[in-house]
Amino acid sequence: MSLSVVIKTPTVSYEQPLGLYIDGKWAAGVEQKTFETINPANECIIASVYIDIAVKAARKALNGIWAQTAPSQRGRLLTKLADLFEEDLETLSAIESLDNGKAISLSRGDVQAAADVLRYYGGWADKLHGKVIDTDPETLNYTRHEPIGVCGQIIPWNFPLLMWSWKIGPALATGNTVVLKTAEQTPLSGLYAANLCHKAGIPAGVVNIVSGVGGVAGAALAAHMDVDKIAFTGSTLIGRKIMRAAADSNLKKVTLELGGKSPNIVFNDATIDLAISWVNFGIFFNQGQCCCAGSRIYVQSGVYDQFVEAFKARVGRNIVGDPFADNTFQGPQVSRLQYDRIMGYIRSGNEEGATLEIGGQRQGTEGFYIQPTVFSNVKPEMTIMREEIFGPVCVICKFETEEEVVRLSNDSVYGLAAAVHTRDLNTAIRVSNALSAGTVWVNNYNMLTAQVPFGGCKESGIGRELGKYALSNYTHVKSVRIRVGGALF
Ligand code: TXE
Repeated sequence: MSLSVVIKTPTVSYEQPLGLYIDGKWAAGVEQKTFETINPANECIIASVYIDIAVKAARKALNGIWAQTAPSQRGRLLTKLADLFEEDLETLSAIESLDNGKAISLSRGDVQAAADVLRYYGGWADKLHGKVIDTDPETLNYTRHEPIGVCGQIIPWNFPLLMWSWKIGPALATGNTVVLKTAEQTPLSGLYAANLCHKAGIPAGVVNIVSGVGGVAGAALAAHMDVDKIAFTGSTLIGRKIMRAAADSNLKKVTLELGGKSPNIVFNDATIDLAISWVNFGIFFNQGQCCCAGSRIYVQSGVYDQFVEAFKARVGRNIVGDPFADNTFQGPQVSRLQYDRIMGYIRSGNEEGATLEIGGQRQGTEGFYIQPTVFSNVKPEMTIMREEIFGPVCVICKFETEEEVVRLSNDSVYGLAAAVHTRDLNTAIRVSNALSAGTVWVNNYNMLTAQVPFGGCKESGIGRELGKYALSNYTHVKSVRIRVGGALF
């Protein structure tokens, strides 16, 4: 069984590592099991990837070399890793487009964003400190922000490398070691990046990358008695299972970044051309495969008709096609399963009586391409209004008043993101405050950056990623109380 294979993409040829990256070495899975990862643009098998789990190496590194590594050195290593991501931007981008199907221009953006995240957290590594707390003259109290330990991290397939960086950046900056499981649909870039960890000089065992199916490798990580924390990004359904597994095993700490059904609100006074561009980007970016996709569009009655016509024209101009073509905006969905799920939602929209404004069909005859799709006349109880579709499908609804749109927007089990388009600052602030969402964008959408936290309320998750806030997910606070006087009391 070979542990690497040469892959040719339209932009680069490169050596793709396979297997498991454990303790700084490549290994085949113990059971020698393999699974296949499919190119979503032509449904061909790309490579076989071996499966296994390894937590011991992470524990050994945590207590050994990583504990001896100064925070500033941890920072240098993350910064070096960010540099290597940038040096290898073309190869990493090609892998993302090959494995996930996203447009190459978007893949390049993802890889740059991943490098930015790693560099940002590299900067934090030597700026983490506790407090001195004054209680009385006889006692010195201080707190230490210590690493939680061995962190299990499970990532999805919609932003393979970016999610890799969101997980690994804050974990390493704070002195943890990780066992990260990539999604079975998109294991390739995470494995390639494991080699970059080695090249950056990150000690063996600090970063371990395993690829395996969720129900086996992921479930084993979540239930593992020697994993101290589990960070998960994926479906709400599996998020519940992760919490249960943590509760039933060693009560490991849990952070979850789950699904969404985010409202995108356009008021009468919005700059309509700009709002249309952001609303289009908000739902169709990344083939609609974004946890924060603005899939429920609410437009105020004064501009509704004008908006719908202009929006349809804009959507009709989105270029759907070959991920490796420079002008492509929307590539194929990641897998046959996701394609079938989305087409099922489109069927349900038609059957439940919504109006199909545009799209609704497969695009072409090869690959998992779906036309960008817009439904109107959607009732609050319809399936396409309530469930996360995770594809290029949105609903558009008319509203009259601010109070009504806040109520409709918050009528969801999810609370990940939302957006407001208006030129009135008072409206923007009032509505942003009233929305149940972890992020509210005003006159933009999907703007994410390393410095600003991201995460959900309600059933969209627990905890925040990115920004300084993410660091607290990876540390626990130890209080040390030193008796200066020595006497009992
Ligand atoms: O997700 P899963 P799927 C949503 C989106 C999508 C739906 C299904 O609505 O249509 O989920 O996608 C691992 N124990 N999101 O089925 O199964 C799995 O191997 C531990 C939203 O792909 O949640 C992968 O690594 N782990 C989302 C990861 O969980 C398990 C991104 C995500 O897969 C496991 C993806 C188990 N029992 C899907 N079962 C977002 N928030 O961005 C699976 N996994």
